[in-house]
Amino acid sequence: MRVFDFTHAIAREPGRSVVDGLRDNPANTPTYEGVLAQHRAYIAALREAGVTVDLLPPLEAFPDSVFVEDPALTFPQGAILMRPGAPSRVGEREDMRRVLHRHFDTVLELEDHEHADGGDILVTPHTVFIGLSKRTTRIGAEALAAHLSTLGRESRIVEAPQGVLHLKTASSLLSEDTVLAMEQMIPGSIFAGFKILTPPAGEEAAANSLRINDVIFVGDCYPGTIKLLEKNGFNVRPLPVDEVAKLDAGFSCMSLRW
Ligand code: CIR
Repeated sequence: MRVFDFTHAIAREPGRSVVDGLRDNPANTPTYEGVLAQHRAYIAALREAGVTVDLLPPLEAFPDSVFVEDPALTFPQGAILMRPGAPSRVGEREDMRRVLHRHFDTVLELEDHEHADGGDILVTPHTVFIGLSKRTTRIGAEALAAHLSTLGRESRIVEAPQGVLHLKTASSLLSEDTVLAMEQMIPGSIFAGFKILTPPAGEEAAANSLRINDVIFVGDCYPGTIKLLEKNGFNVRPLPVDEVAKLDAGFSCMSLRW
């Protein structure tokens, strides 16, 4: 199953408050103009790849709301309203609920104490990996697994690696049987059965790439990874991401796709 064939996406323009977004290193402050420009390039690339994008207006009250991947999960069969693990992000659910009901007949929801971020969910052809992290709790992961089963998806709860925000900070799906993953994910890998490519030293953050139909979005600041993917026959679309990365974010987090 090609789980990276998409016709639709939801994205949200960054607000000016994006400069106050959560980040591990408080000194890493992006500019609004920088994030906006990189977001626009990303939306243009999604559209060029054949995806119809519902571009939502900014939510100034929620600095991280441009990262629409975290409060929801979308599949052709239906959507799941997640419950982000960061207290400042839980309120993003309200507007997202309304948006999901506009696009889907079936919308399942995580309850009060069930925390999970979309960034911890890696969809592969046979398994949806749910990463336990600072944002995704076991209770949240188990509730999510039950919802995924309702939507016909098998899932597996795994540990996201230490030191990264989300499971998908450290890994992404390149094809039905290939992943791009940080070196630290390889020992005792959850990806047994997959071919694993590893970004070269110094380009670890390139592991958050994004396959959209026949192209792979990769940061234009990662020449070694671009070369590696091209050598392996992938059609790479380099895009600017350094301002967005200051907020511990990458390509997958800026859209919901189905
Ligand atoms: C946060 O800490 O929630 C945001 N600054 C970054 C979210 C990145 N989300 C993602 O990769 N799915």
